[in-house]
Amino acid sequence: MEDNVLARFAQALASGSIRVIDLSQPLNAATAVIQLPPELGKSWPFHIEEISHYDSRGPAWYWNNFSCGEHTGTHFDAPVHWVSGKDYPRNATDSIPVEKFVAPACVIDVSREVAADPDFLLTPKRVEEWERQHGRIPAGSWVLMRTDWSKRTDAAAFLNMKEDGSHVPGPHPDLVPFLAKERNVIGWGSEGVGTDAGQAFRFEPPFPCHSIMHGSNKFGLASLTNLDKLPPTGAILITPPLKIVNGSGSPCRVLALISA
Ligand code: 23J
Ligand code: MN
Repeated sequence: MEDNVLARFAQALASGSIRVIDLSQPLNAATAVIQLPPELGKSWPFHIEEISHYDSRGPAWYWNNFSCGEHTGTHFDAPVHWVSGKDYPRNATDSIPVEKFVAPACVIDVSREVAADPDFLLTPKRVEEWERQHGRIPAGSWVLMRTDWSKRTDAAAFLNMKEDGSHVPGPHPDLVPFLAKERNVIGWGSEGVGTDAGQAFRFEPPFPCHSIMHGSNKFGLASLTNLDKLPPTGAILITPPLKIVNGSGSPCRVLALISA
């Protein structure tokens, strides 16, 4: 019996001692899409149309056409998405080195705080508290903010749009440079429709998770779910976006491997 690391990995998968968790939301016409002010360009919602279904249009096959924005549903944000990340080499969905699509994750559970305050912002102080319990966030890790926001299955409650904009939790503007520069993470993941908080258009800089993360050649994951099934440390994420040439992001089937 081979005892190289992948042979042991295969055996751990087969025996169930490694489990695979789906961190992706289903993609359909009801999938919530980010809403920006009306004067700005719009992302298409997910649309699907049958080509044939074992019928006169194709007697033995079923298939569909679909269309959507790159940033629809559970999705990956590439550095080229933001003007601050536009000049990095290999900064788009097709050119990011594939090694980057397999990386460990730290999961910070703030679901209790978010239940009391939908505008909750994760601060460096709160992350340092987490680190005292679970250890320092390793360089190259994802930081995933568990809010249980994905349990808002109704699109209106998920977007939580009010007169003054959307109210969704996210990273505090001070946390983003801390994670990008002092912890050198690979990226940030949220359960909300985007990686930034709903009110982040008011922050300085606006949309800090986009401007500073992508400005540091880091990635984003948005509309994640099942973060409540992950341990605080030890999960490995698999996050390859579609190989859209010069894509700014793409819907993504985000998987987590956990030790059972
Ligand atoms: C464009 C402008 C603002 C935002 C976004 C996109 C996203 O959240 C996204 O999905 O990248 S906040
Ligand atoms: Mn996005």
